[in-house]
Amino acid sequence: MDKGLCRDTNPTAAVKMLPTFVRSTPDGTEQGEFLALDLGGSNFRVLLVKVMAGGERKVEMENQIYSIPECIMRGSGSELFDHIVDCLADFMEKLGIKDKKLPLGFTFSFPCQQTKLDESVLLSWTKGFRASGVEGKDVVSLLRKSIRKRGDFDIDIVSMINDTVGTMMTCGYDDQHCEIGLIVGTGTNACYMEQMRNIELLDGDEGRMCVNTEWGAFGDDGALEHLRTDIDREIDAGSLNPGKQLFEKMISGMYMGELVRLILVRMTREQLLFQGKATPELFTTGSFSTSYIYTIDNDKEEEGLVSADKVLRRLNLDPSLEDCIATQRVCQIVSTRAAHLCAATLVAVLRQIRDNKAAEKLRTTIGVDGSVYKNHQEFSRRLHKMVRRLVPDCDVRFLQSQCGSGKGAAMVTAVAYRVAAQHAERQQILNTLRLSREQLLDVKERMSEEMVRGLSKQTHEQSSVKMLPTYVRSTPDGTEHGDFLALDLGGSSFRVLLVQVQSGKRRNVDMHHKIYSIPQETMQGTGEELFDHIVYCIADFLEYMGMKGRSLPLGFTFSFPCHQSKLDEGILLRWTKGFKASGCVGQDVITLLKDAVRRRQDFDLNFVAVVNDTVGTMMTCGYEDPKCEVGLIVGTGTNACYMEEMQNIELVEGDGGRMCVNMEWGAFGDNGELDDFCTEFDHTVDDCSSNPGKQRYEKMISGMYLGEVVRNVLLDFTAKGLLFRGKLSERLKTRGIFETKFLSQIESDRLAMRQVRSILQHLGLTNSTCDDSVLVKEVCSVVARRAAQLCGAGLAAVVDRIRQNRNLNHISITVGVDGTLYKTHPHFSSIMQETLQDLAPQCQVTFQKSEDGSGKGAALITAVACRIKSEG
Ligand code: 0WK
Ligand code: 0WK
Ligand code: BGC
Ligand code: BGC
Repeated sequence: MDKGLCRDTNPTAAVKMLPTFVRSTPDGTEQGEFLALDLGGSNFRVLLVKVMAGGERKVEMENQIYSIPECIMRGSGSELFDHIVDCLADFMEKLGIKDKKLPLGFTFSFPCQQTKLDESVLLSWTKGFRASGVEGKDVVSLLRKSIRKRGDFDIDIVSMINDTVGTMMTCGYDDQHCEIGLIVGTGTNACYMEQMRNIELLDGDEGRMCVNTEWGAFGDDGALEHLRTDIDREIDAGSLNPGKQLFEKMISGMYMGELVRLILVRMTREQLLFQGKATPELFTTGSFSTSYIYTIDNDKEEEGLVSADKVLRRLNLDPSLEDCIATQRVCQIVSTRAAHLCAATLVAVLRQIRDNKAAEKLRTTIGVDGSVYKNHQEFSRRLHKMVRRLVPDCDVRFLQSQCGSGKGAAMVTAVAYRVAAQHAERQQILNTLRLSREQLLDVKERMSEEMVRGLSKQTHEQSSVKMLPTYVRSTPDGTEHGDFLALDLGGSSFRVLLVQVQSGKRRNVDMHHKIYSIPQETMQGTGEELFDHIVYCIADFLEYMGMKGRSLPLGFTFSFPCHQSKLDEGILLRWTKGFKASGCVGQDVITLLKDAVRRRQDFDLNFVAVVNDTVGTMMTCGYEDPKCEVGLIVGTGTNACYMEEMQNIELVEGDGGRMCVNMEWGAFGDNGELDDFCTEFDHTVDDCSSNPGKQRYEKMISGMYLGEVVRNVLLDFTAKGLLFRGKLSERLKTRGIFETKFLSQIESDRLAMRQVRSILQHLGLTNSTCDDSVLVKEVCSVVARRAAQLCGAGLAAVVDRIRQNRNLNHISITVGVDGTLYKTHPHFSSIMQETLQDLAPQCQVTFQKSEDGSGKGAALITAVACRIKSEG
């Protein structure tokens, strides 16, 4: 099995482990009428299967058995498929459905290499079939060709499956634990649900797919030579396909009777039976039918002996009681070997599934069909017994298929239809979250327009992107030095830092910091409580650092939109990111802080600067890379700043040089600039937020909201029955329960499926399927991709503006970036950079992740301000 699953060894593996493209099992919503063909067993059947969903959930079937004459089985391929189509036409005629173009599922019980559900190339015939011109061909095309040739009806061939797969699906309809299909009939084979990550022949790691083992060929590479007897070799030599299907020839119904006959012949020759007198019948290949074994080898030995006598007399032998007992013994041995060999290989499959699930105790069901299993009680009894002996720790149930694999083929077709319909419906919804290049270019253009409106005195008030002057005009020149205190408020954590700046040769920055939490009730209480809490943390830090007595220059990273008229003043325009402390909006936050320090009367500070976290980040990275002229945050919130030409900043006097502008791009779209990109999910997130109608761009990009966008998509999918089988969990209805960090985890590494599963369990979705996990991951990646692209489009507007400001054809620039989402999401940064490169090709942009946070930047800005002040 491992050799067959592995891309490198598959070509030489005996057991081919063929992918079937059957990935989902029925979920009870399937419905409709389906045709099915069942070829390859002892009978050829044509079926009409009616599937009803919901409360009515049931399956009705009509079928007709047709024979496949040996001359057709061994004639030309076109004769065979023409015969099949004639039977189909006859069946449809009888049911008066010839004018309907019904979907069809084709059970074709031979080894086929599938490339998709309705495309399958026959590798080699087995079980006495040998029609020419079929091996190496796509049997679905051959069937379509014969239908076209006949030309009096049309059908939609949706799926082609192996009978093991059909059997698994037939039984899976009644037992959701059924994940293995077993056939012991004319031939033998098994299939099971394998983890995609183990199927190396296919791309994709997510979920499971049914694999057709084609274990009948086990041993074709010599692996069973130590078990095969001369009789086995004789059977093989006399078969239609010597050297092939060696395992099948030791087990299945096509050969079991022959095995017994050859043993009886051998014993007769050695005078051990029938006083050495054989008959022409005994020497005739195939004269000892496998069905004889069913009656001879049964649990009522007496009855079996009577039957043995009858069978041997039919071969014109004159058996004694001993002869009958010996014949019965031979039947028992041949059948027992077959059952035990089958058990051994079945256990290999069970162990594979148990290991895949890392399950202590595996609970599973095996769907079984085939004349040997069904008609030979002793065989199935021995099989069950040996399986339970070999894997006592597994709870294995055998479910005999009552309706044949035709029902399963119809189920696969019905599921394919449902999956296709659901996929189309999901993609239609997800497409509203997918942005085209044209749309992204639009976003860039509109952002550029809003930037100009924000900078212009005339339109600033109306503009959604406020382009706030920061009074940060210069970057460190290396002469700064001293100890500075910095506060960093507004991200996912509040930090107090001591930043020690050294200049000259020993130019360096040392930092000590402590992280404090801001409880929700403080974020949303009164301004006084909030600033008292901030001052309490400062006091604790100064205590901890033993610096209570010192009045250090302070730089305050305050990551909210503030109107500044100077470096040490910041009038809060509005709260964002869940903050709502009263009495702050419209106030100078430095004053609020000073008041709190005064209220505490415990230490004093020298308030020098209030900066936005984007500005702090730009400065922090600028300390290492002078080309860093843009600051970007993609964290709880999102925002950007950059160095703008003074002559363009109409709110501030003066034209010389540059000043850093805090764009507050989170509010882009608040004037409707993004309405044609907003989906119903974005509207729901905005309506339920603490600031409806505000920060629209931020609500499509940042960490505080992406999880909510995903949760709303999942709710919508579930409500439409497109996910979790339509079963909603109470927990998933809880706002904020699908944290954005889950997106990063879910898209993180190869083990995504297990992580998705555990996250879904955490969300109360304990019965989610692999498919559900795959879909959740797809929703996460679509939402995250849109966020990254929107961010890239915004940034393209910024860097292209800087290039145009400087009349350059080409510019190379660095963006300092920080924020949990940017730093932890596995694909966000690369998608954003791709989009940026595509939309601003004349800008070569380097991204520098800020390792020290914006507190360092705030301290550097403070240091520069102190230097400039000291230079007077
Ligand atoms: C009945 C299934 C058919 C399968 C057959 C195998 O409907 O698809 O091929 O069982 O058993 P057999 O007829 O070869 O004994
Ligand atoms: C770390 C910076 C801080 C900024 C934060 C944003 O030091 O100023 O606010 O990144 O990321 P978040 O913590 O919101 O993910
Ligand atoms: C075929 C399999 C089939 C099995 C049972 C084997 O000979 O190769 O595809 O599943 O018989 O019918
Ligand atoms: C704030 C910005 C801040 C950004 C990133 C937004 O909500 O309005 O000031 O830069 O979040 O933290």
